[in-house]
Amino acid sequence: LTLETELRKALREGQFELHYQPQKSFSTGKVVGLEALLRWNHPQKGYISPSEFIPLAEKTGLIIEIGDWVLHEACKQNKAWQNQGYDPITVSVNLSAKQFHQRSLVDKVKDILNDTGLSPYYLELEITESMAMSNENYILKTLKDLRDLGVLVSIDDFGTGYSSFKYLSLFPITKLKIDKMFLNNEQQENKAIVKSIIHMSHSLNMKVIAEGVETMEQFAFLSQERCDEMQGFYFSKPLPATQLTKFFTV
Ligand code: G
Ligand code: G
Ligand code: MN
Ligand code: NA
Repeated sequence: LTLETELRKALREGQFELHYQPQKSFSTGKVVGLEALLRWNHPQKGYISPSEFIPLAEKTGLIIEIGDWVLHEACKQNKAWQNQGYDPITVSVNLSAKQFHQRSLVDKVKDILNDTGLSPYYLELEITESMAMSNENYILKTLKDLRDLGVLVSIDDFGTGYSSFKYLSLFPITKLKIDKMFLNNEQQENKAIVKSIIHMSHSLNMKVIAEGVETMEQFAFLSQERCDEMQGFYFSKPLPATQLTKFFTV
């Protein structure tokens, strides 16, 4: 079977799963969000990372169907946790470029929220700099429509692309996610970069989260710099839905 045929089969046969990684608030110490990360549980090969199949899914357009499934599943699961009585938290979903650029995205998100009963405030969409930083009017319109709907939008892997200050201040973005490469302590300049991103986020009334936090030193530095949220192996790796309730409060 070609990878494309296998991907179609995987969708049909329910081989995709979402794992979730906790995001901790610096000020409250509580888990305030989860990033949904797609996993392909292949019957023979076991878990396959999205980095191995997302590029082909993008090329063939299958990413739309896979992405629809991810959005629906993440919203449904988050609502289920709320129904079980846990304090409501945000679920973040990674969007690929093709998904973000589909004209029907906003209506689709609206339908999924209606269908699952999740309040828009508890859904965050992650886009990358390259997807957002262009002056095409429909990007601004899409972002405004999502904001009007009440959905949050964050910029993933921030600092690795080409962001324009103009668009950063113009676009209704709620959060920047500092790319994990900047947490590498071996490069002294990285500390200055992280400080600058935190400071800039706050100046632009955005929140900021650091990804890839692995050590107590990184946690201490980010706390000292008042980074709003943190995510990484130091707190937890991404886990199946059944293993997350221990992080929740009631
Ligand atoms: O968790 P992991 O290291 O395997 O993720 C690898 C890459 O796949 C990351 O860049 C992540 O953003 C991306 N990714 C994870 N889940 C999804 C998803 O549901 N949709 C898209 N488009 N990308 C995802
Ligand atoms: O591109 P994106 O930021 O969505 O991808 C997040 C990726 O980072 C996922 O594949 C996730 O599994 C991985 N990840 C999460 N926490 C850590 C961490 O603390 N260290 C490292 N090296 N990777 C992490
Ligand atoms: Mn992400
Ligand atoms: Na990232």
